[in-house]
Amino acid sequence: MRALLVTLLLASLLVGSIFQTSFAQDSDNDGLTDAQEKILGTDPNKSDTDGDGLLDGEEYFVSFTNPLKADTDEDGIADKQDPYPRWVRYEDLNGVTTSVDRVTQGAEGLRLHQFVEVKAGNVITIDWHNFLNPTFTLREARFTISYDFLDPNRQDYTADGYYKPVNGNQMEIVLPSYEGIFKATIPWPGQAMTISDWIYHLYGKPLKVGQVYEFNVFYHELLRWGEESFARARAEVIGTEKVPLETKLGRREYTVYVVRARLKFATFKDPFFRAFLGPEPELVLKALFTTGENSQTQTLVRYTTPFFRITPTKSVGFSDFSIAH
Ligand SMILES: [Ca+2]
Ligand SMILES: [Ca+2]
Ligand SMILES: [Ca+2]
Ligand SMILES: [Ca+2]
Repeated sequence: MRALLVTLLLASLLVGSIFQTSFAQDSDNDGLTDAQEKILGTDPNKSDTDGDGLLDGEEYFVSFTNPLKADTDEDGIADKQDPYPRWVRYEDLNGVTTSVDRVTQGAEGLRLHQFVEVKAGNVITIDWHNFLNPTFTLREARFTISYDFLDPNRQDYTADGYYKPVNGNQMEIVLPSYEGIFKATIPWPGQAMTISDWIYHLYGKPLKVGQVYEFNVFYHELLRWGEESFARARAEVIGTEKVPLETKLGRREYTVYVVRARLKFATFKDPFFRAFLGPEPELVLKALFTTGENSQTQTLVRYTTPFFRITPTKSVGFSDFSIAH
């Protein structure tokens, strides 16, 4: 009887240790267990699989870079040295829109490349390059818009457009659409970003609770309607909170800075927008950045962007993007 008990005890210890080996052991001490490394394809016996100076676990959980690629965003600067090392895919929680965002530092300055795909029956893709000042304000934008219509009677469409601030106080706009090309020169208030990029104005800045940022945003579609296309934005870091994030390694909780931005527009002339947004139109947006240890590791994990749908019906909606990790 005693022998049997000892055997059982030994067996249970053995099972326990096997359990521990497969689920909790981190052989190379890089912050990822051996089992997690198997899922990600990293080397369980090498703490820095791609040799870029960042540990595998640090890349996956903290800097959101690829632990299998020394230069995640392929800009020629290795992850550890790169102030903007990652490209990130965001998914709209409504399941309609995806966006792949990359920030790179090149000879011409900062560039934000966003590739947005909207699948709402029809497929609209927007391949967008923003050239930015060091403060992340717009220097110039070039973009290609493609419409792939489901309706066989409607011609698909691809064309290029641009925004170009000139002389510091004017901006040239060429905006193609299947209805024709819209061209305009409008007053440029400076310190401005496009409405879908508002969040990037905060991107390179070390955030702190209580900090306030004021800038301008504009939305080109409003121009065609004869509305004032600029809004005054006031973004404030209102606190921190914990948010869950779905990752390949399961759900993980992150401490994030919560940013709330208010976009204040001039009163709309159009009756729909006036009725929808009131006499003092204001939109409230939200963004979450990981707190990180320094500005390099603050990652945008979730943000809201408004859109004014012009066709086929007027509406105002929001895209709520979450990082796909
Ligand atoms: Ca490991
Ligand atoms: Ca490893
Ligand atoms: Ca690495
Ligand atoms: Ca890089």
